[in-house]
Amino acid sequence: MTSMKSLLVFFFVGILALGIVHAQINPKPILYGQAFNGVAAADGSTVNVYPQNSPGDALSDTVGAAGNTGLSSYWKVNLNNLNTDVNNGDKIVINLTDGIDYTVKTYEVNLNDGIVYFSLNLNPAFQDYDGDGFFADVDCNDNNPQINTNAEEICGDGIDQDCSGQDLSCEFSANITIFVGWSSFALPIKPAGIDNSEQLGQAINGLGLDCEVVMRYNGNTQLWEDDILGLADPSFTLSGTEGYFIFCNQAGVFNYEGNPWV
Ligand SMILES: [Ca+2]
Ligand SMILES: [Ca+2]
Ligand SMILES: [Ca+2]
Repeated sequence: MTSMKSLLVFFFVGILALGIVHAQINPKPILYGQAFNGVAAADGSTVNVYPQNSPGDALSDTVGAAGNTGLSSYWKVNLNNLNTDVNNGDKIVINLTDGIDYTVKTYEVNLNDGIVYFSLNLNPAFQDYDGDGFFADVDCNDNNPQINTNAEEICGDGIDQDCSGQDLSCEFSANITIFVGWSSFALPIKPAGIDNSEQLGQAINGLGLDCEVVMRYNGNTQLWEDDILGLADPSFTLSGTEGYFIFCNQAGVFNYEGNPWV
């Protein structure tokens, strides 16, 4: 019995030691900083910190003398106190609110950071969290320096880079004129949602045209490549620099929208 007790004590001490070693191997950063509303200390407001993928696991502190630091305008949160095991690359959300105004910053975890300083400000005209030179009252994403009112807008990617209020639509369109028999054409833009010859043939036939085959001459292999609609031939990837041939039993125009070739 005594030896069983010793064994159990040994077992639990071992687990405790492993836990300590684990905590020492993976210490988490401590986030701290100052919080303002304009130029005034935001004492009494609340800082909430939580992993982006685990919002329920939140830590909070009160800014100023009543909080963790005891210092006016300062706050501090220790990520070691999270239940979630955060690792490099995880996103941490830092919220500041006084019950009326609200601001948010994200922090990407780097376990080598140790102690990290953040200045927060409830007044958007005093925020430039991503350091891109545009304050949050005009920067529509103040956690991303690639996004601001001076950024280059990329059409059709679902992201509003230049803060215009929406993504720029890729409103390019082109026509392929189709004759009875063989027609040749190039693709001045990449047809939206069409990646290969089979899809292109189906889209053209979807207009009600009766076409049978899309072909391309491959300069590298010196061979014709074809995709016979409906016969499950291997389709080839389209590009903006190749010429294509199509065989149709009636004439028409294939009008399509798309994006510039990249
Ligand atoms: Ca900014
Ligand atoms: Ca920005
Ligand atoms: Ca865009």
